[in-house]
Amino acid sequence: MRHAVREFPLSPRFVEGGSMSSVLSQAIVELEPQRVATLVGERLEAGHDPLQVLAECRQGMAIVGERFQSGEYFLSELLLSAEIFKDAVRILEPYLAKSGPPEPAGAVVLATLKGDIHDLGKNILATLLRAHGFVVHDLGVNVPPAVVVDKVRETRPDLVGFSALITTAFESMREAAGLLEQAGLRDGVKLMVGGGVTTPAVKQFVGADFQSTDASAGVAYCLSVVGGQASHAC
Ligand code: B12
Repeated sequence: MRHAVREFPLSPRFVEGGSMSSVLSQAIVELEPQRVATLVGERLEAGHDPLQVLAECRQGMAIVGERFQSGEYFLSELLLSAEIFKDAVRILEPYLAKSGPPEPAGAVVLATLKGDIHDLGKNILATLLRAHGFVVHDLGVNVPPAVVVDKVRETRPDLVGFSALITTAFESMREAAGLLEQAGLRDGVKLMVGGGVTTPAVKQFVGADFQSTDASAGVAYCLSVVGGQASHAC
C-alpha cells in the first residue's frame, strides 16, 4: 500500500526552518558562496563548536527549502545551495573529525535509498561516525533495497542507517527492512532512520529501532549499541 505524504507530518523543526537565522544561515539563503566560506572559516578560527556552525548552515538550507517550496527559488537555486553547503562541510570536516576519540568501535552500513538522491546529511553522519572509530560502508544514493541486504550479509555490521530527505523514500526504507527480515539478518543489526524529513511515525512505519534528525544523536545511539561512550560532541 502506498502511503500519501500527508500521513507523515514533517517535524516542526524541518518545516519552520526560517524562524531563527544567523548571519551565516542568511549567507546560505542569499546563495553567497564566498561569504559562507569566509564566515565558516572565521567561526572555526575563533574556536566555535563546529557542530553549532554546521547547525546554522543546515538552518540556511531549510530556509532555501522553504523558498523552493513557495516557488521563490527554483531547482537551480537548490543545486547552488547544495554546492555552497558542500564547500562549507569541506571546511568543517577536519574540525568535525576531531570531535571524538578514534578508537575502533563497530561497523555501520549507510544508504540513501531508491527514490532519493539527497546525501549531504548522510555524508555528515558518515564523517562523524568515522571520527568516532566506526567503519562505515556508505552505499551512496538511490540505492535499491536488495543492495543493502547484500552488503549486510557480506559485512555483518552492528547497525544499518537509512537517510531520507524525500518522503517517497519511506517505502524503500520499509522494503529494505522487510528484505533484511526475510533474509534472517534483521535481528543481527540495529536499524536507524534519519534525515530532516523523518519523524517517530516514519520510524514506526519502517520498523526501525531509532530515528533522529540529528547526526550527533545518531552517533550517540551507535555508540550506545556497541557499548561505547558518547563524546562531548554528541
Ligand atoms: C540541497 C537540497 C537538494 C539538493 C541535494 C544535493 C545533495 N547532494 O544532497 C538537490 C538540488 C539535488 C535536490 C533535489 C531535489 N529535491 Co531537495 N532539498 C534540498 C534542501 C534545500 C536541503 C537538504 C539538505 O541537504 N539539508 C542539510 C542536511 C545536512 O540536513 P539533513 O539531510 O536533514 O541531515 C542532518 C540530519 O537529518 C542527520 N541525518 C541525515 N541522515 C541521517 C541518517 C541517520 C540514520 C541519522 C541518525 C541522522 C541523519 O544528519 C544531518 C546533520 O545533523 C531541502 C530543504 C530542507 N528543508 O532540508 C530540499 C528538499 C529535501 N528537496 C525537496 C525536493 C522536492 C527535491 C526534488 C524532488 C526537486 C525536483 N523537483 O527535482 C529533488 C529530489 C530528487 C530525488 N529523487 O531525490 C523537498 C522534499 C519534500 C518532501 N516532502 O519530500 C525539500 C524538503 C524542499 C522543499 N521544501 O520542497 N534537493
